[in-house]
Amino acid sequence: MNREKSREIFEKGTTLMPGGVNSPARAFGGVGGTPVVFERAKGAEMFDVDGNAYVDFVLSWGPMILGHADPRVCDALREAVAKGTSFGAPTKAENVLAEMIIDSVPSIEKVRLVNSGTEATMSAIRLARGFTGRDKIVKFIGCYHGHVDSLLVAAGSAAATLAVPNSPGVTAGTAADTLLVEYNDVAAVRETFAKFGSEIAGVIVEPVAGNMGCVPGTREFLETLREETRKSGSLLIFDEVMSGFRVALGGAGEYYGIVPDLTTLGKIVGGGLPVGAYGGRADIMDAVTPVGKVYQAGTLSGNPLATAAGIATLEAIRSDSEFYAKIDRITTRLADGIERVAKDAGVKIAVPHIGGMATIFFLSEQDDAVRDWPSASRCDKARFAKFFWKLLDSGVYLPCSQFETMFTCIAHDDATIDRVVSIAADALKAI
Ligand code: KE4
Repeated sequence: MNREKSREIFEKGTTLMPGGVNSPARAFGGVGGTPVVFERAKGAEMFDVDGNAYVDFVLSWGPMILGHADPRVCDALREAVAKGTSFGAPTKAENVLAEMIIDSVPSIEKVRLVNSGTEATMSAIRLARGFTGRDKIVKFIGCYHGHVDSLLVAAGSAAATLAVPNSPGVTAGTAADTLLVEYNDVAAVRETFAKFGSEIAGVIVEPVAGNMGCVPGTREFLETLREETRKSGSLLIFDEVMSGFRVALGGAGEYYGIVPDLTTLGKIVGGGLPVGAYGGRADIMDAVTPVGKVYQAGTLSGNPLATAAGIATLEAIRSDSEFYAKIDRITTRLADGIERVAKDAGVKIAVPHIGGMATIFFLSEQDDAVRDWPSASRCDKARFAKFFWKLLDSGVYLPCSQFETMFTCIAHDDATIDRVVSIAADALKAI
């Protein structure tokens, strides 16, 4: 495939922006080579500046569950933009989107709109600390919650519970109140609460992890988190920035039937415009300014364009009672197809999937599945990279890392999925 214009534009970008990108996830660090520069997208396809077409399974890292340039979202944006782009004052659209979120997500009685998933998780953590008067936060190895200082941490020396910074610029003091625990490890959760329970303000978890690849939380793990947080008086925060409106209308909370104290949202809730949100029990949310004293603010929060795109997206989803059955069917067709052709090619992979989330893991010899970060980190990253480039050169755009989740949308039709599986079959034989 000729991608000369991509190369030229990207090279220029590297002289203007760090790494030529505005987010490192796009830099192809996990697969090597030059990122593709895109010009436009429609439905399940994206088109690069050299005129190449790709079936898209990145979908802007999750938001585009309706597919790109959905006419309902575009019409809503055209109508909104004609009325002005930002007021910095209350608008009715914020009530509409807030009410749709509250009606959709069982755990949310009140919600605050912000501008990104990171803002949502950062605010939820501050709220948990402010509401409980405690300092410690538990997070899980392999989970990512945005570039929040206190969550940019790695397992420390002391039995992998006391965290240390894993990014320059994060102070030891900031990391000191973060406890790191192995994902899906029930015993480690119980041990951590036995040791630190009275000091823990909150636990933040991706109930379906998507940032080590797609690794669903086990029911026992999530139920233990709910039980231990309730017992210790700390708050359970479901980070559903990725899984929200993707695994079910009410997210993983609905899927598992577990009600956290707070839920963070992003991506789909903005329909591709910058929206994040955090919400939960009304008594907790009323601790946020201006009602309570936990400070949080934002110039463009609840912005008229972002709320218009979010409302149009959620309206489209909620208008189709079969929406998530369709998404699950698309993802299952893809996962089953890829597993079938990998078996035929004698390549050891697993394709865990839930709702519109999936990952093609190139398993190590010792693993038969990916259940946590250790098993994810043993996967064959080099082989994934070869697979990635074979598919890219055949017009299929996967997330550029073994440790990312691929996403499906309602515009991925059967013929497209079957064509992708056939392309994967050829690629798996060649790598
Ligand atoms: P944003 O600040 O990127 O909107 O959201 C941060 C975030 C929070 N929580 C979860 C579970 C997330 O997955 C994310 C962001 N996800 C990444 C994809 N792994 C976004 C891609 C990027 O950083 O460019």
